[in-house]
Amino acid sequence: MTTYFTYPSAELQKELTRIAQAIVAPGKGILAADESVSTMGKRLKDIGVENTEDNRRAYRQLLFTADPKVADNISGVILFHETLYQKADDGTPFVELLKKRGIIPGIKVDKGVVPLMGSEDECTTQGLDDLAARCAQYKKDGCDFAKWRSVLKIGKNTPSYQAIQENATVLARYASICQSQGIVPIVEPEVLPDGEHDLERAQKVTETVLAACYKALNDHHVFLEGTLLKPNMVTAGQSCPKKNTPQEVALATVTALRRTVPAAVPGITFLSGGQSEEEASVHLNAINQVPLLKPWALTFSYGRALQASVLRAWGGKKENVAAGQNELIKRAKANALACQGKYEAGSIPSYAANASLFIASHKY
Ligand code: 5MM
Repeated sequence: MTTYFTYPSAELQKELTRIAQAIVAPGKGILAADESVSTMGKRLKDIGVENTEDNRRAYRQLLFTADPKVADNISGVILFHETLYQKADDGTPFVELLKKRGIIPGIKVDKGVVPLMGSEDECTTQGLDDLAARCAQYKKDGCDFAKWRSVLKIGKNTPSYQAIQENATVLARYASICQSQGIVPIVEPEVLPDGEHDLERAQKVTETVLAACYKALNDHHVFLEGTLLKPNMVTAGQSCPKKNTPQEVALATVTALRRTVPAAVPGITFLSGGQSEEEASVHLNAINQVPLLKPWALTFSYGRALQASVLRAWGGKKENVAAGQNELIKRAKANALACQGKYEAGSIPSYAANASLFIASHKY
């Protein structure tokens, strides 16, 4: 077996490292606003708003014109292709609005999930074919990082070897293509929370999936210092009768990460995975308080857990834009405290703080 390969040039390594470290700077995390058209449609339907291009634009404008102090807590925003090329009412491109605030634009580059034939309803993620060209264009258009989500399911016989290996390889190939174009890849192997399984099983599956991912990333010569990981927290299945404390969730999560994620990775930016806004903040806080060596920044890259209150406070009405922005600022602050282990449960109340955001089999 040959082990010959070359690392990226010193200049590219420096650029990738700089971006990755800026995203996980202390007290900062990511707003995942990369809902595809159909997912955004579901969010808008929940608040009685029609899923038109202009309503999607109006909502993203609300997010990106919030008080610039939001940038104290949000380092990067993940965009959907359509949003990257949209503009505010005054003609300013969204990407410029973000950059002016010191927020790094990122882009979702996967093209959604497709079934794996012969599996028990498992899937892989598509979008590799033209990825290098798309990344080159996105870099020119202002994006410094990207996201690709793979989905793994816990069942009696799943995740299967087929699904684990396939998704690990695809994530590694995606990461290597992004880096070749100067884009920091966020590697997101999400183990879904659906099921009756307990915390121990969720931990073991997460460890197995992450171990496969890092083997594949190594096989593909991915420069780890220029990557970020976006994993699920380790929680028992949504239908598990036993409820765990935030401390139990935190210890299981940190243990799984310590066993599988190399110290060269600068940061881990968790997805919220259907937890309520408050749960996602409390769990992140407990994770940062685990008294074990944690060689990476541990922060957030939340979609639902940063936006549920915003959407409800806004309700599609112009007169509620400021109220929606205020909710974003509050959740961003709560999570910024949590990623430093300084969040006090319940101290930042918000519109939908305790509402469940769970969506069964959250594929796409
Ligand atoms: C924001 O939602 C993202 C895009 O979803 P679709 O492609 O399904 O439209 C999603 O990938 C998200 O970034 C991650 O799942 C994390 O979001 P949550 O809501 O779990 O924090």
